[in-house]
Amino acid sequence: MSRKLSVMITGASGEIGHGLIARLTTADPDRPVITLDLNPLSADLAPKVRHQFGGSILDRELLARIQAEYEVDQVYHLAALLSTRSEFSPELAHKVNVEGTLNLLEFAQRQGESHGRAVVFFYPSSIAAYGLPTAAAKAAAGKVKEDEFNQPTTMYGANKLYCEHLGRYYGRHYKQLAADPHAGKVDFRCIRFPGLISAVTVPSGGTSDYAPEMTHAAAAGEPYECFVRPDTRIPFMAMPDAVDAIQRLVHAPREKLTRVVYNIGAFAPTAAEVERIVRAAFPRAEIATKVDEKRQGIVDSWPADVDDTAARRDWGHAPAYALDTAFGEYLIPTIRNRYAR
Ligand code: AKB
Repeated sequence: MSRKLSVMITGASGEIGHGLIARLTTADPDRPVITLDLNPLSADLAPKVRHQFGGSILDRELLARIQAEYEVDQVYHLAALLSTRSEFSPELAHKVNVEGTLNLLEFAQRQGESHGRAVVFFYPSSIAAYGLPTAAAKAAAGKVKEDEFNQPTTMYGANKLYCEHLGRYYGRHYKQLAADPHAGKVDFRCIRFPGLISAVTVPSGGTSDYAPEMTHAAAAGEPYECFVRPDTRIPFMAMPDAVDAIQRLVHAPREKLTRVVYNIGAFAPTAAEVERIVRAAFPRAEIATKVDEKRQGIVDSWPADVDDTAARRDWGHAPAYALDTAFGEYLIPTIRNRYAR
């Protein structure tokens, strides 16, 4: 039992959680971090957190127990079913991605009401919240702004877009007809992430996975079949920049934030460009292309790049890695090390 203000991370054993736990516990080792995930944390991360709750974000009794045991003033709600997996189980995706988020927003609201200060609620949305109708529209759109093309074609994208609105509702309008004001207890902040590439974890169940999968397979000496056409282009970002962006947004003064949801970008290569860089680093890589037309359709509905002017202006989004340095200075050396062991 700890009444010290704590940080709570759901989906902590996933890709973003991995980098985030390391960053949070290094920056402030005295601040308790608690996690909620179906899967246990890896052995290197487990000692860094105060308590790992093993279970589901759909388990309201478990959330009530955490509520009773901890005072939480920051929630990073990372748990989700990604886009490809969600298309195979849309109802389950809705449960996890929407009902799970609702449970966590309620949890944050109760926490805020109980300790009397707003709970910062970080929510990772995605470029999947966009839906570009045709290849011509995608080419013509260039860098899309947050409020354009909000017509996702996937269950996951629809879930993300709706949860952005749910968060805005909890942050600004919660129980607006009640006699006592209830809003303002959840300080909802959201980033729409591009595809993320981490050197230490491999994603699963996403549709932007071709770039990280290709890179990790080449390093591991395994053949890889890329499921999108070589000319396919969407934005990507190196994981350390994603974690850095989360921290910048979470710590930004509230009065500086002109939006609830922010795009962030870094680089936007085609699949062929990623393959060229990977082959240059791993000349024996066996990479073939075998287009999966259905997954291709999903990636084609996502923008070629995003306009992140608001994030740069409001809270100083400034990715350290461009395409060449992301691979040359971060991904390739770290991945080499990982598979050399
Ligand atoms: C996915 O492919 O589902 C995710 C995403 C782009 O949000 N990586």
